[in-house]
Amino acid sequence: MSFEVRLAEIAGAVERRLEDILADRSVPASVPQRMAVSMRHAVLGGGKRVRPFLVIESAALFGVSLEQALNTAAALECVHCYSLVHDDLPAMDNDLLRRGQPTVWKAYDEWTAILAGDGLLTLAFEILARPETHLSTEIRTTLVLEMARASGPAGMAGGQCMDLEADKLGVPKAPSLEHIRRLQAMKTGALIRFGVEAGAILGQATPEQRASLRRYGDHLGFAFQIADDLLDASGDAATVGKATGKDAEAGKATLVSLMGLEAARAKLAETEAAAIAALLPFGKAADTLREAARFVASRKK
Ligand code: GRG
Repeated sequence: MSFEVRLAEIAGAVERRLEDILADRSVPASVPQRMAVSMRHAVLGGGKRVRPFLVIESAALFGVSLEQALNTAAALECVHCYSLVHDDLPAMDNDLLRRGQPTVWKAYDEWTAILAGDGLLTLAFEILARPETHLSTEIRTTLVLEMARASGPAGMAGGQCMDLEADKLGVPKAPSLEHIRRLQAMKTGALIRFGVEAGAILGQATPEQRASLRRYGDHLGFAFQIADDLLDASGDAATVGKATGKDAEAGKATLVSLMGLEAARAKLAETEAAAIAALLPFGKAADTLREAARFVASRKK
């Protein structure tokens, strides 16, 4: 099966699980309609579902079925979608377009978008804590702990804070490559790494296997961000599904602005190779994850 077919197959399964979770029938009657529809707008019908894919494929290395990994994958996608909804708000990135659709605040209003994000973030942890996510309470607790670390103040939320400090307050004045690298590892890398690690947790990997997958996830997250910066610098909005050229317009320091296009492209290739190398202990079984690294590095949207 080709990589694209597998990605589409998993995206379909994730969509159905998210649809089930967010369906009116599974939402207690006390959930206000506006909350339910704005959360659905944020989550359903779009997105590459790269993070869920990573959970499922990494879990598959250890013989965990798609069905058993789906709830964890859906929980992670809910956190990702919450971050997009909040990031698009006027107070943050002020975006009108996301996944080719109006952003949640544009389609509804700001307070609804804030609450839809809050709802998704908390729902994500509820999903992880549900007994059907895994029978073992220890595994569920570890998933909750690691997803909280990845999305919280020392992870994605902290990275977003560093990004906005630079953008809105000009702090630090001249960000170093090291600063950008740390910011991106927190803002984008942490959630991607968690996706890969979640598969290892579900699969009860050995500490060595888990460490290898964390390394893969680190490199993959970095590659993802460089590709994102390159798309912003040279992609077109219609293909990417959101506004491009925003970093340069805002005078934002990114890897591309600090290194230049050519050096950033070379760094991307080097990082992709490092991600693939981290999978060595898994042999051929990890071929799909190798392809994922190629996909992330060469993506057009
Ligand atoms: C609001 C706490 C908080 C965090 C926001 C994710 C994020 C942090 C900001 C998004 C800004 C951005 C464009 C980051 C670059 C990488 C990224 C996360 C891109 C979007 O993810 P994709 O490409 O999107 O996986 P889809 O739509 O395919 O799910």
